Amino acid sequence: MTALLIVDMQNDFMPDGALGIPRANEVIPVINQLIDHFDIVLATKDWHPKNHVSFASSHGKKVGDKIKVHDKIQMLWPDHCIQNTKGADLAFELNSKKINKIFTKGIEEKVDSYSAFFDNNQNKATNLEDYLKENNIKKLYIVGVATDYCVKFSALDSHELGYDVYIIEDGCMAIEKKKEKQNLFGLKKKGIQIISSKDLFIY
Ligand code: VGL
Ligand code: ZN
Repeated sequence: MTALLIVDMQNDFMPDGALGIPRANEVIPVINQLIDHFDIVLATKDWHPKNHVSFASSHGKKVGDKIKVHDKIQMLWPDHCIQNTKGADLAFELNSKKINKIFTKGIEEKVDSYSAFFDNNQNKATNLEDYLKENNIKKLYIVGVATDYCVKFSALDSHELGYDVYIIEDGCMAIEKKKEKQNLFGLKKKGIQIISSKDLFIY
């Protein structure tokens, strides 16, 4: 089976959001078209408690500063995607009616999670892998934000877990646009396929 995985298409990552990514809204029409094309549609939500470890405000630091957490570098972000707030809702133009299941991540105060599968300490964090196994899904098409964070780490983990992984480039938007191509090239070298939505609609 094949599934579409929509990563973190939430209000706070849209251009006007708390961690707004310029032009992130422009991928919504692409994703809506893909939603109609797939039988199984899954989504993740970044879903942080207040005072989350990834928030600059939790440490009295500036956005963009880096700190060490459990011996790993943690980039500090503006407060975003706080559980049960409007900012954490899926972008309202997204056709979310057809989403079969939503997986939340980054739900614990003291550890961040870029990947849809594991938290940044590589402890199991979501039920996504179980769901994929139960539904015999072997092939994953990934879209969403941000290409250079949650899309990238979700793709890397799913590839490492043995899934056949495709990133649909025009369904994604990066925080650091300048490094987007380079990031995608790095993923391609690892065996993750980079495609365009048009590759799926050639008839
Ligand atoms: C993300 C930064 C912080 C993402 C989530 O969805 O890519 N980026 N939290
Ligand atoms: Zn986050």
